[in-house]
Amino acid sequence: MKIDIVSVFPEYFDVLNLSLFGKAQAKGLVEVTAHNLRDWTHDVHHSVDDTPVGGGAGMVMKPAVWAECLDDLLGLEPATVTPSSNNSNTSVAATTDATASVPSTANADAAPEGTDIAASEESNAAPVNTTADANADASDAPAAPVSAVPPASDRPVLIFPNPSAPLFTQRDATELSHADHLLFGCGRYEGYDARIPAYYRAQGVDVREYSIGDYVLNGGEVAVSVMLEAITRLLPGFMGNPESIVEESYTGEGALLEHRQYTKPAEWRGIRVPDVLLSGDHGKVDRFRRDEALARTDEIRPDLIAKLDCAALSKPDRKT
Ligand code: 6GU
Repeated sequence: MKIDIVSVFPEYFDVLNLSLFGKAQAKGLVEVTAHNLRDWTHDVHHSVDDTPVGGGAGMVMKPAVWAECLDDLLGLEPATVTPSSNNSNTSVAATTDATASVPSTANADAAPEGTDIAASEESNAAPVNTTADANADASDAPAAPVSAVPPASDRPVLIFPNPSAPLFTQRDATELSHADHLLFGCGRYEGYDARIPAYYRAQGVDVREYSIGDYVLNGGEVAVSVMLEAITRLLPGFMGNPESIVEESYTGEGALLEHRQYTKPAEWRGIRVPDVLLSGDHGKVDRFRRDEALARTDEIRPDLIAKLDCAALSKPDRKT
């Protein structure tokens, strides 16, 4: 899996040379490149942000710098939009009012004027590019002009961490672990201009925005590290013991929290492990663990119980 990360603090990702991730890089399972967004600036200050339109605190990352960077890394032709001086459709205010819909053609060279950002926000709906859908799209599309734009299936999935986006879940990690190439864009400050994901969606790029939880971080770097670890540990050959993935919390059909774990000794500082775990009866152990997983999930994360696939709870016990 090829992974590109864009950040104003690319050194942040030096830690990916450590531990299991470092080993996976050495084995060639993952190939990570962290880019500095400022390399795509042209001004002496290498500035990447500006004040928010409409007022408010903080700074917002500018679309033009991101676009130069992302066009490069996605292998897209730069857009050739020439805003007309008195065209209300190109103004910021009009972008939210315009009714023009976004063309679904993947290889459009330029952003349509007056694109309605909301209309193009499909909120992480596109499937990962390994399915037949992407190819079907390409064959249904009108003949595209000859250009250097790679077909959608060869393009990375573009992922922006965003505290105001849908939650990143194990399901997303699993889906993204099947992609060949991921491109993460780390926002800083008050976030990034909303037209950036909207524009690349309109170009046919599979764009995802995810939050990693209900709290606020200073930037996307930590969130990208979290997502990256959740995704890459699912790659075949990444984990020393692939079985450890199968039985964990949030995985498998049940998506329950995991039962508690104990190691030896059977009694430590006066606290015994549950007797059933010492019984040697695998059927009983399995039932005990499943009951405990269910009880703990009900107590700690009742929201997961509501989403539960009930069939998973009646799976047969281990046959030993
Ligand atoms: Cl993805 N980014 C930031 N800045 N804060 C977050 C987050 C992401 N997810 C939760 N908090």
